[in-house]
Amino acid sequence: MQDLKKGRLIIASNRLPVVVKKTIDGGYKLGHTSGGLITAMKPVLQKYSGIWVGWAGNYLEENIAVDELLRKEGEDLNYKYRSVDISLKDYELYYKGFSNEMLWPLFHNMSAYCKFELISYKAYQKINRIFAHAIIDELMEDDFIWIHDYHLINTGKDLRKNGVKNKMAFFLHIPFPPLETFNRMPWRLNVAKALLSYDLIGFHTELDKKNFLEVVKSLIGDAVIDGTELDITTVITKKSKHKVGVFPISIDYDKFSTQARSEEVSKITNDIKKGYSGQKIILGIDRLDYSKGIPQRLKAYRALLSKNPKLRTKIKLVQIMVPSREDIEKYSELKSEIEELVGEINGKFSQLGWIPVQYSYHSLSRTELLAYYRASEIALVTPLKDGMNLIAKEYCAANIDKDGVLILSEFAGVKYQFKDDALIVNPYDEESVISTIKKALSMEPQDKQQRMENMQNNVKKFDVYWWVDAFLKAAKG
Ligand code: GDG
Repeated sequence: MQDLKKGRLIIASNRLPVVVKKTIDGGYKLGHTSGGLITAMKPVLQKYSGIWVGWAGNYLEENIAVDELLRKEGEDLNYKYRSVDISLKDYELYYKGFSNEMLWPLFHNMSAYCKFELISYKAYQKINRIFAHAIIDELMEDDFIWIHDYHLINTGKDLRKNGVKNKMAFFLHIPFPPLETFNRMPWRLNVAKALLSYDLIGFHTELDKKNFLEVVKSLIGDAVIDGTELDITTVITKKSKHKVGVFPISIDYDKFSTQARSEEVSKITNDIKKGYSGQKIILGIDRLDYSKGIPQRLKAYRALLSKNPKLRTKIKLVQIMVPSREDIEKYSELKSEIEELVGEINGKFSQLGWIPVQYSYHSLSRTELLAYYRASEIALVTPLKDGMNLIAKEYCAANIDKDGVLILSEFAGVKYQFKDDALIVNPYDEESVISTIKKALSMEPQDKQQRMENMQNNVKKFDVYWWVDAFLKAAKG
């Protein structure tokens, strides 16, 4: 791993990987949260020592002694947690409003879902300032600051405004939109300038980087793209110099693969397979989100069953959905749409002893998740747009029998790494999804094995430690 020299690693993300929960006796305890960023960053901070700054799920007005809970939680870790104090009203406007009803849909190129509201932007600026001050409270001279994701774009600008001279980098976990989409945002110039307060700005794919450089060229009058060396492009303005690079995020491959071989996971895998008595499992695992293409996937499955009666009773779609952002109207509408579709498909095609879709709406334990990955013949990873998509990488790492097929959307960042070995589909093209599922169902074992091995080798080589190393090397160089 890269050496941080004297300094520590200071990470900031919207959420901490722990969240305050009420206990039955009226007290509070910490629970754990999941998500792509958390899966990726936990092993990294464990290796380095440092501080993780983020929100712990409590509001200022609740007056909970969160610092003490976080201190205890951090005792066995190689790093410590620092929470930020946010009021309920501000959090709603910053998180629900600007972050998830403006930046999220805009950056996923779905601007019809955007709510452009000045009051939300103001709360976003305020909360980013609060994050900057929490970082400043903890900061030492040689610390390296690494800010994560769209919730905190402005934090770097606030740190610089307060005289922070430390090296500072930003990584965007979601896609970066094309210029025309970006320009729809009334605050486009401020947001573009805020991104240029970091020494290094990192993206998942070349396409995201290209889109960002076009925004810089078009909106920042004095910016010069000074060329690309070892894949890092330099942007120079009158006052500053920035690196822009591509760093496809990944997982702790060895950990996933080793855990997938454990006795516990093997037992649950067998139980799942037995429970489905020979039906081939097609797996979908997603956070509840319109970017993940879940209704489109269900409609394709419905059409597959309708046009291929012989497949009925032979296959089962296991759709696991992880709760997310339900207090946003679009998400609760999406949940209803998905549940109606599941009900319709099951109502229409179920037979004695066979239900076509098994649907669940809750989180799984890591063990159960791995067992589902192992038990499935096919993983359907078909987002309409996705920064990377770690489910695809985890599915491969867990597929120790090398008998699974990955069907992958051409609009997921991971496509660039898996394009020769996954079966690539356009999730909007129902016919192509149907024919690809049929192809996967009849693929020769040798073909499956070779493709899976290639994808596994790719994730093993470019794992999450490689990702951090590449990022820190670029930041320091
Ligand atoms: C964002 C970007 C980018 C899911 N369900 C359970 C569970 N998970 C874990 C998975 C995986 C993660 O959540 C989901 O990661 P994704 O990458 O698929 O998606 P986002 O949450 O949208 O993440 C994405 C990522 O950031 C990283 O940069 O790849 O494009 O949108 O790790 O394992 N974990 C457990 N139970 C579940 O039920 N234990």
